[in-house]
Amino acid sequence: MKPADLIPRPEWYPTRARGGWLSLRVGLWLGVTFTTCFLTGLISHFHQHPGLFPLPDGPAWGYALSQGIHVTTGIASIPLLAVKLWSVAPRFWHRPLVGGVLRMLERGSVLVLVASAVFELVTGLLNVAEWYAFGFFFPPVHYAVAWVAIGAIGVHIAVQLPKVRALWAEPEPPADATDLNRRDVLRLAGLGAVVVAGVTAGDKIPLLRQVGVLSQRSGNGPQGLPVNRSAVAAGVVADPDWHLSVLDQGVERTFSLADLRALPQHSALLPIACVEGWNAWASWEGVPLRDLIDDPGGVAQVTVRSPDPGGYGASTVNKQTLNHPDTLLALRLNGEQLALDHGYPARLIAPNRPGALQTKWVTVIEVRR
Ligand SMILES: Nc1nc2c(c(=O)[nH]1)N[C@H]1C(S)=C(S)[C@@H](COP(=O)(O)O)O[C@H]1N2
Ligand SMILES: [Mo]
Repeated sequence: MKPADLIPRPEWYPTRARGGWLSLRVGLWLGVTFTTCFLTGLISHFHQHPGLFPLPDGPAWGYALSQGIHVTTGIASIPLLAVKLWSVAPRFWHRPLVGGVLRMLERGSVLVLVASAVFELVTGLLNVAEWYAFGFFFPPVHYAVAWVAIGAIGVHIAVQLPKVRALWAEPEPPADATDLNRRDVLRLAGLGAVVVAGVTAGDKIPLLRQVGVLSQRSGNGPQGLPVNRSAVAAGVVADPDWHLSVLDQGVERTFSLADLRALPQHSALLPIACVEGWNAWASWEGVPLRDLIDDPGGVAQVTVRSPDPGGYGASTVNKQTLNHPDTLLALRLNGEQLALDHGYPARLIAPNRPGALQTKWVTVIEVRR
């Protein structure tokens, strides 16, 4: 046997359920989930890179919705992509494997498409599972490869477009009781997408908590809210001498916790909406951020900092969000003093904002005019 004989051949895939009819339909569904995932991913990127594209400071649940859709459509894409690859598998082995410039370009673009799509789904899923098996910082790589994937999808659709009409009308293969039925495979793909979305949706939609058996973040942390990064992990301890510094044009003003408690308090019902897709609503009470700044009208942006050395130990608040009455330096959560894991003594909470930017354990507010 020659080594070349070990390379699969199209004839090795006898089932007639595979092929254009199924590939086209699963491909359409995949096109919808993947494009939705891409667009909501862009929204998340714009939130985390302010200045690229102006985003509104409301509704309060905006990011919870868009990021919930991002993670859900990504997860639903996994069974769809699996069935799509299953359906087109014989085509990868058409002979000659290599040859013809145009054909090689087309095969190359499909390879890029498959590799980038699998990469996005795998890294996204690992990130949601907080299993950082990859050795790189997730967001910029996931973002860059998303453009590769969406570009490759565009090329793929353009190349396949002339065939779509014929594939759509492709006649039913002759009945064979021993063979799979392509309609059943298509239904299975759809069912798979709905099921995986459903069992992971409990941390996004409270009504689905009962069926959301794989919704890892719907469990309660202290004060009824999951914890993303604990105080121990961040190296933060409760400090009896804690105080807040507001740095503004070279002038430092400090507030003790008692000072903050003595200021007029405002409460707001706002979600923590994590990039991992889960969200949890709570009633927050504290000092509107703008009340801590003299002449907030003249502020360009504010950076809040914590002693946490991690990547989410600080965040920037733009002018619009700063001036929103519900943008708080929160001291209380659901009627109690903040738990240390939720940012005691003070944390930022603001409407329509990724959880990653809701900085806990704030000690410094830096004002830029
Ligand atoms: N200082 C600090 N604040 C932080 C983080 C962090 O790592 N360090 N993680 C953020 C992320 S990613 C999320 S989702 C929220 C979660 O808030 P919670 O732990 O109170 O639910 O906190 C944010 N605030
Ligand atoms: Mo997060």
